[in-house]
Amino acid sequence: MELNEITISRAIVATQMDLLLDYMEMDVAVVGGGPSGLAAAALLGKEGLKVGVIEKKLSIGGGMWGGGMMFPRIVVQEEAKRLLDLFGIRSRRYDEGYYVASSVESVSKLTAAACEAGAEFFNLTSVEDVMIKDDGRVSGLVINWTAVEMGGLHVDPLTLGCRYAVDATGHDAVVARLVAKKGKGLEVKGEGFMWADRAESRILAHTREVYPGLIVTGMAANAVSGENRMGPVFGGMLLSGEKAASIVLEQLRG
Ligand code: 48H
Repeated sequence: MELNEITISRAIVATQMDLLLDYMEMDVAVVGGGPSGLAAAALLGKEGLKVGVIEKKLSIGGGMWGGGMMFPRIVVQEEAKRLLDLFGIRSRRYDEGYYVASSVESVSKLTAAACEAGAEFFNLTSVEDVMIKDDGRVSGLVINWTAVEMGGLHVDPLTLGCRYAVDATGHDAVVARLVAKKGKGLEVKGEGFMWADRAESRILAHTREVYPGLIVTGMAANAVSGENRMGPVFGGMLLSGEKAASIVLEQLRG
């Protein structure tokens, strides 16, 4: 068979256009493909929801790839070990209650779990605004190619509709900040100093619906609430993603 370049190009454009058109309306839009977003996407997808992950970078995985100061290892505490096991991430016990895993394996397996659960990925795509109408809920995300943002080009965005949006954008809590900036009664306090135990023990309380239709998870949850940071311990990110998924499920299914 002789390969035809035009067929290859058509295959890519046609299938991705179909997918994008289908995802103009989705159940849950997860913004950010770091550990908390991936965990939430995998668990929501597994429940049969239509989930799209919007990631501004080329690669999925956020800050997890880098481990601690580029040593490609992450630490997970006892409370979250069951999630490493659930996603098939191998780990070894380092000390009582401390498990160590490869950051590369962790990102890969979380990403694979989200894919297998049916979540779709829209990478190289940045969320630059949200849609809020008279019902006072976040009902859509305003997106653009990251390259447009990087190039400083004046190109109008498109909008994707969603029943719930999950802000998993990490330290910057981008989606929550967009809502806060427009005076919608949401305050983003910004993250505090390094204090791993406190940050990890409070992250679940901070993982919540901060505005109708908008749930914050992972580092974004701590940043919104002015909570401490935790360094390269990732149990809280996985647990927070799990909690975000359970909040959405509870709201959608009662
Ligand atoms: C689309 C966007 C946009 C946008 C950003 O930073 P992340 O890994 O987020 P979490 O919260 O899942 O994990 C945090 C963890 O990696 C970490 O940094 C920790 C534990 N730090 C502790 C410490 O003390 O430093 O991923 C966020 C993702 C990234 O991939 C971004 O590219 C993406 O969100 N993102 N995607 N539209 N506007 N902004």
